[in-house]
Amino acid sequence: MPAEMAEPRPGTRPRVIVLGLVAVITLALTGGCGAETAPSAEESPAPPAVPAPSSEPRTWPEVSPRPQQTRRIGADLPVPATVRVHATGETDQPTTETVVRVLRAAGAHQVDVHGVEGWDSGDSASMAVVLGKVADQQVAHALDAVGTPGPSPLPAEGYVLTAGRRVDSALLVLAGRDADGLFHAAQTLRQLTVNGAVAGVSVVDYPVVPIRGVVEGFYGRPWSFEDRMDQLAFSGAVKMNTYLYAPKDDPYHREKWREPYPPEEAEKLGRLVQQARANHVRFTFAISPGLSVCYSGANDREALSRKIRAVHALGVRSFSIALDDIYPLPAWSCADDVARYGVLSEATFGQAQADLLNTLQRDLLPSLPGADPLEMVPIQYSEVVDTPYKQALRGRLDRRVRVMWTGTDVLPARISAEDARRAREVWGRKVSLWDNYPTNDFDGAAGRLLLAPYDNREAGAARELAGVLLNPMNQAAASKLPLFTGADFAWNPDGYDPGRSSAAAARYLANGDETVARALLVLVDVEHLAPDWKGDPMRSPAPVLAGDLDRVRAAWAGGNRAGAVTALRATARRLAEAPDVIRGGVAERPFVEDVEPWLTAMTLWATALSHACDGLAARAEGDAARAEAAFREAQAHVARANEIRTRPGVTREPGVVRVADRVLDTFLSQAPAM
Ligand code: LTM
Repeated sequence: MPAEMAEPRPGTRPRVIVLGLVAVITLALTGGCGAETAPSAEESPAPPAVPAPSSEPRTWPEVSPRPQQTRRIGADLPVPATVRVHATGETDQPTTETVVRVLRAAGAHQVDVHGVEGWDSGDSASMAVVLGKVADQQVAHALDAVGTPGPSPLPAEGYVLTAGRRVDSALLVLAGRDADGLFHAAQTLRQLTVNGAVAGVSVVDYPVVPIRGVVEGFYGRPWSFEDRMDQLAFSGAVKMNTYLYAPKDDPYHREKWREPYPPEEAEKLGRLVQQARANHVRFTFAISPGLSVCYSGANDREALSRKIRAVHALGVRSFSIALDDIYPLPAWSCADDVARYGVLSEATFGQAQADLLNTLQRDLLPSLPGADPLEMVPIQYSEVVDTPYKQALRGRLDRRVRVMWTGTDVLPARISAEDARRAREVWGRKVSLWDNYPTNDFDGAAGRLLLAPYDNREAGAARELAGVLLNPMNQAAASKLPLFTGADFAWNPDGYDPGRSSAAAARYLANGDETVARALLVLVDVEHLAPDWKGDPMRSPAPVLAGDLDRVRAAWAGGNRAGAVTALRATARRLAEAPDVIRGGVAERPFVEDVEPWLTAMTLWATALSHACDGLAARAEGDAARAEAAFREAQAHVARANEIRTRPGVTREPGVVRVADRVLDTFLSQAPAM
């Protein structure tokens, strides 16, 4: 078991482990992105000129999201019993804690945390770890000492991590462009520390998309408080920096938007904000007043302001007004709007929305310390044709207000750079993508998990976007598999490889256990089909299994019946074994609970396949009666599998659980005639 596996899962609140001499450590949890200025695509400096990725084979542990540049600079550094951490005063507690936890998990018995001074005073048996911002002089000296001066300028959230030697003692430098970058460096260190040693590499890294994260924006049962706490820790681990809170079925978000949260709900929101901050995630609170708001009425403007002020008091610094899903245009809801805007039209509706948003941006937000610019979801959010509505918003909406867009369809099969460029044009600013993948809250997704890796979004599109946020499934823990890959894409779209990322996601959930990771990839494969509204596939159904079964068919048709049966037996076994390996091997119990109906169904499908295999074997031996009996058994198991339904209340659209449909069902219906 690699050393990193001994670490507590992200999400469990880390213990504060500060031993020996303690110097200056910033303990306040204020160093996260909540405390930094909002990421802005337009403001980000150009990426630094980093050397091209080397063609040498990778000899270090895989890191996700994939760093922009990694190169080997020396031998791995074994973590000794005693390590000195030298942190600048700007280093925040979650970052220091992460580093200390990684070192202890790697075998250090004593980790002393000091101020940054004295980092260069160690002996040959020791290891020093320097933490701070690239701009800090001591940190810059430490980088020089290991021969990797920090590139300049590093984009926001960028970092340098170097594991080298100074004279003959081990020196590890984690240098962030800002507090977020330093935290990201600690997440990279966690992955580079395996089997008691830190890989001897230098990493220069930064994100391409400024706003990266999750939008809890689906219909159906909202995630629980525990789900969200866990997701926020997960987001920190995969370098997502934003969590947009917009669950359609939270009544205080949409139906009853004017009403305040009851005290116990408000208290939980406050704790989520703290958790977000500790994980360097910006918690954006969305309010969705479009079903009933009076745009120009003083009462509703005050109601909105009151709600925003209330969540600001809970620590929220980022706000969104979600005006989606009120199309076609609803009638004006009040006489004030009729009097002010006259006849309802796309143009007047756009004006009314822009006026309301501008009032919030210009009059309310300046009175709220630390508030980011406002964000909004327009009523036309899913295409790039210019319309009177968009013209009105483009011409009138304050330039600072961020706009969200779902791609050229609500469920886009692909997103090109050209689509994103057009979106920027029609909205008059870079937009953030609200990507409705892997959400499963619609009819076509009934009975499905959407586990395929994020894909079919061009790298060039990412560069045109201010943000990439993924709308997940009703099942929070199961969503981590595709979310992990979306985080990978948004960080480094050019280095993104969906298959590799999916495998890394499986290893993450498997805590590094390869057998469990392989079983998870079997599940990913049978839940690969991403449906459109009607349920038709936008992604290939069960591509690995389909390939295997095609080879079985080809062998059988080519006369190699024994070979076909052997291959089919192996395929059926792989399917049959995966559910128990997942149940026994994935430590995250919520994940196992989320996928349990699919595991149950998978076992029945695997048994059906195994009977079909018996049928083909009997036929190959010329025993028609035994073959027929086996095929009947197979069909009986198919019928039983088709009785497994999603758990009541969990998924917005309930239904029969789907497992490799269009692949397994097709093969099993064809097998008796083979
Ligand atoms: O996509 C947006 C902006 N709004 C809604 C989402 O809330 C919903 O989850 C998805 C998928 O059903 N469709 C929407 O239109």
